[in-house]
Amino acid sequence: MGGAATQRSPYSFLNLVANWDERLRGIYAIVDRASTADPVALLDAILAGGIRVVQYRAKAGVDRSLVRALHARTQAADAVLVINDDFEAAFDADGWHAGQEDLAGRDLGGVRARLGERIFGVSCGVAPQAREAVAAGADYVGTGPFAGTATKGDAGAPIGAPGVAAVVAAVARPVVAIGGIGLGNLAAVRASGAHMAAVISALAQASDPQERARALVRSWDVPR
Ligand code: TZP
Ligand code: MG
Repeated sequence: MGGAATQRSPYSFLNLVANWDERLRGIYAIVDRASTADPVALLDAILAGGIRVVQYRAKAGVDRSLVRALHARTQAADAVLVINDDFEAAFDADGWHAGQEDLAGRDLGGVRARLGERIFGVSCGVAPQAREAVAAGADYVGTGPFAGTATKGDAGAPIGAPGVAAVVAAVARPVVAIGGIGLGNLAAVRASGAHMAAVISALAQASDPQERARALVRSWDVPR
């Protein structure tokens, strides 16, 4: 997995106890409230299609009762659910995904301690941020955009496979690549060394999300 230069976090024992590494693999589906009319229906379809890592993202605000409904479904499917942005809502799911702006001014040791065995994921643009996040106890790191995306207006310029590979080399935790990922470039994402590929529109805009989920999962799992 990651580079030998990585410092082990004082919190990494939590990861070993919870053993998230094994589960943080493959297609990482983001159910984005703004990209789908019916998050529950989309979740059901993608779980039926074989996806086992899910993030719920609701930039206009997270509805905790909806989170609990989503979590019941991911638990029944033996999938993990992390919540973007809203730290308190993470306690109704399996963990929290934070951007750099969500971490500003927070005591990261306190965040890690409060999450306990829950997952702590952090978006990192570049390798030094990723090292810092892992040293603070992050269980996985997100990086991108891998390619051009219309889903996030301020995503910045694509970093491509070399940018993802630099983050993978910097940390000994799973890395999820994000941005403009679909069936057409999934093999390139895999070849970059990323452990997971995050997708929003590739699922939300599919006419048959279950079938698209299955195709993404199969394509990721092709022996290489
Ligand atoms: N962060 C970086 S790019 C992006 C986010 C949330 C959007 C990814 O969406 P899509 O539709 O899979 O390109
Ligand atoms: Mg955020």
